[in-house]
Amino acid sequence: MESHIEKQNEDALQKSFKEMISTLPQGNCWGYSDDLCQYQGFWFYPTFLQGALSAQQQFQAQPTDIILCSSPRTGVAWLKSLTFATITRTSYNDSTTPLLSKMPHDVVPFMEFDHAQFSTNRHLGIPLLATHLPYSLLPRSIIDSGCKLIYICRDPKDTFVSLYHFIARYSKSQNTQPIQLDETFELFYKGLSWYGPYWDHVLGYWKASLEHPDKLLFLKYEELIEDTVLYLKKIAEFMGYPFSSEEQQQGVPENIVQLCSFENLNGLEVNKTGKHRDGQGNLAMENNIFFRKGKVGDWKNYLTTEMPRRLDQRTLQKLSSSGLSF
Ligand code: PAP
Repeated sequence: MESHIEKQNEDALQKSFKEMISTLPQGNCWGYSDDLCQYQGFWFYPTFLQGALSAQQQFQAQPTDIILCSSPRTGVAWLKSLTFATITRTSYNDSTTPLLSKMPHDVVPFMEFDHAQFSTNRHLGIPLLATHLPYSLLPRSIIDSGCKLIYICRDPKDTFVSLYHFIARYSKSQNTQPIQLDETFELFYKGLSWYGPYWDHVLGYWKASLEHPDKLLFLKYEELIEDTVLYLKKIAEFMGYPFSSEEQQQGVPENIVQLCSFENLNGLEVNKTGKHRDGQGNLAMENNIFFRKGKVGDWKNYLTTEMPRRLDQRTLQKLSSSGLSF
């Protein structure tokens, strides 16, 4: 149990984080309750940055941990469900898996907030943890421990459209003024988005994956959609939970893919009517806000001619000579 002195030290630490955050440059909030703030080249909502700073100081990674990393809206809920179902496949079956009663974000804790929950999951033998932090801001212990990282990214156009809808739906649920797509487009384009600039986030992990391919698996949402079974097998192998030939003959990877498909998860009662982070102030959200279409190329329905051209140009320029493309 936390002692009185530990509690006082923790309070003082959190106060010092808040004070430091209040001095940072601020940027447009995209209709969320707090403005974004800029820290070491990236934009954060203050609560998330505070959680990140705590994690940097306190999180102790183990070599067996598997950290799921992503920029917001690039498919991490899907990746969480696939990895969770893979790792727990001998503990649960199709009718007992927690994925039927909890949304994916509630089975894999989030590093910026859920330290306690992560310890519990570790005791249960589930080594998964997720973060939106850029590679350069990961807690030192993650790099030093040699644990494994899986990064998922997505075409910037679909990422932007998904992010825009997410914040617009959240504003609607709070009865606040919805943001305009063209206004947020300019912000995203300039790099002023949640955990942005988006391209810098992607590039940080891309370069690290080239340097440490055995420790960092770099995935694209589009590839995962294209051949989910193939990529699930790669993910399982990378995590150290490969499917045996017997499991492959029995169709275990295919079953997991089916369980975690957008259609299946989106249709579950918990994801239609449940609530994520209930009782945690402005972090609380309807689960259904997290699920939208789950398609590649939906940007075509929202971006006018100039927008995709400009975004593609920006992507080319930012990723030039990196060897990465979308
Ligand atoms: P988060 O940052 O809010 O956690 P994240 O899960 O990374 O979001 O990405 C959300 C996107 O993944 C949404 O895309 P869309 O807005 O273009 O539809 C969401 O619909 C999609 N998604 C969620 N679950 C799945 C799934 N099981 N399969 C494919 N896509 C999914």
